[in-house]
Amino acid sequence: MELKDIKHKKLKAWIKECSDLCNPDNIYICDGSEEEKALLEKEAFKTGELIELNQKKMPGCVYHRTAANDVARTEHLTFICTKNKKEAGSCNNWMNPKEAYKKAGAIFKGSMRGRTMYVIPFSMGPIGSPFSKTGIELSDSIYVVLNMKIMTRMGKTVLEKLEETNGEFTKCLHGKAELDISKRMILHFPEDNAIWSVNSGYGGNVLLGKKCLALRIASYMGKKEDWMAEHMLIMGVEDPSGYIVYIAAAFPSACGKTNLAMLIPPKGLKHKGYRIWTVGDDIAWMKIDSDGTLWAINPEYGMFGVAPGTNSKTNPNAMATIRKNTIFTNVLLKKDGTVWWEDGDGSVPKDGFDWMGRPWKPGMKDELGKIIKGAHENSRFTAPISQCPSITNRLEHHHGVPISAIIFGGRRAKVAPLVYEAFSWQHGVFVGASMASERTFAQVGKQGELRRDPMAMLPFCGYDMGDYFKHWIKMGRKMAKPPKIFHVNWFRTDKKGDFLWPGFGENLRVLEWVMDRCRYRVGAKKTAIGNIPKLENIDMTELDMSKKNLEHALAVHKKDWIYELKSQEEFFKKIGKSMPKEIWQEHKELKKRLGI
Ligand code: OXD
Ligand code: MN
Repeated sequence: MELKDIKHKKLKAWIKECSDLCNPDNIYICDGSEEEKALLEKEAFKTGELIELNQKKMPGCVYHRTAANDVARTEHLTFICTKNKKEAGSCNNWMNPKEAYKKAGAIFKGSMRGRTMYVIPFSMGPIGSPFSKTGIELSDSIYVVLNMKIMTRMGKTVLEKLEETNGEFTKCLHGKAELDISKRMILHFPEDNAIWSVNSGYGGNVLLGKKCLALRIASYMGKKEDWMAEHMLIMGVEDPSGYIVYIAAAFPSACGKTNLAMLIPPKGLKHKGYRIWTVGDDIAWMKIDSDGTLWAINPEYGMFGVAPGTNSKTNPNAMATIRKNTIFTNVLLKKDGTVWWEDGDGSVPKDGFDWMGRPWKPGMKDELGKIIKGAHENSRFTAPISQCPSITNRLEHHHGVPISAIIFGGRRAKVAPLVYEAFSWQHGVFVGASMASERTFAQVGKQGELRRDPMAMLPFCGYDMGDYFKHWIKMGRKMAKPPKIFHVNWFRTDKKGDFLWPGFGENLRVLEWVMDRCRYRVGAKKTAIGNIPKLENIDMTELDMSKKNLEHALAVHKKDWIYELKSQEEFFKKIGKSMPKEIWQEHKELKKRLGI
């Protein structure tokens, strides 16, 4: 297919406009076929953009390295460009759209000379579902095309549907340019339904369907169209009778979101016959259906997961998912054409090539005496979610799944108990708004320092955070039966600093209580912060943990909460005038309940 064959007038004109700006040698319209994938891979092997991995051991797998300065999302170079600065709010970087188009336009100008511009039609959500949104990404990167083929429904069928309905689409323009960090810009134009990303090749900055469209632009659309775009996993927990409770859960990074989405029931609960169904591991789009309850889809089609720390113990389902047809980015390349990463499976290889392509041996140190890691800390795998052994059979359902519970979580050594339930939707919104996590080694900054990250959306909300909370409150009021809201903390420690709760598959014991609460099958103990389980309602079968420790994990300590409330208040004040009165009210009431 060529540009002249495109029947959608607006689309054709926009591609022409971008091509006039970027000046590519060729325009190629992707059809999403396997033949196309093979051709593109072949070309990328020739230029070195991709390396073919050992096809006997890892069929369909390829390897990619990003530039050394381009290994993670760059929040400080990410902007929301609305006419009115207030719309973007105090938590986002803002740029005037005119200025943004001008600045980035100058960088895009002629930047694709000698390159091909790929036209990537993609659908976030099942093609044609009332939830779904169409995007067209123009990019000069084969790596982007191949990732988008995994992460989204991509190709001819999407384009045909768009033309048939003469539908709207998000205009996504990406250019590698010179991969110059000083000229890197990730720009969102919610009022124009457009995204421009230039001078990066890192997934989170360039797979524009993911964080840029499915969260930043979609959250803005959701506010206007009465739905929600959230940074949440979706999972179903099936009990032995076959009844499935669906849960959506938001966690900041490094809290085990992908692990939870596909957990394997622990040994002690095996006899109960639970099964876990993975719907999504990162993003949920949620809508109120005609039955007055909240339904959700995973708009994505693949997983873009962090490799280090993923192994057969922490996440056996993820390991099974990435055995074939996977793109590995910035991990260690072994001499036999397979890959490895720190805290992965298998023994430490005796040599290989690190994520920068340098010969590597374990124990090597840099000039500062720091151990050189084989894989970058944020190295990734991109794999089709359909390959996950626990994948739901509802991935293509146009109505998604009904959500019974929403869980918020963070990494807190103290303060937050293992689990508590909010008293109401509004109280739950307050719980989400005050979400926070302590920094780990995975993030830059002081270890242990608290970072507030409401609903895990701080870097991803496409508009003002106070207005976002208002939207949550409004959505709750529209629902006949809103999901129950919970907060969990798998990371509470004892006096010695050891984790009280074993985490991983054992988390199902907590989910069991959550499910039982949703089905009104179990009571709870009321505390100032919310309802917590009675000790006897957490099934501890075959778990090597004392009742005393469970008690510690569930305790609510007033002195910790005094400090917590102060810190919440400081954060809410930073959001400013748009902060809804209902959240302040909940804050006040919590204070009262604690007797402060
Ligand atoms: C991600 C993230 O990559 O949240 O999913 O950063
Ligand atoms: Mn994420």
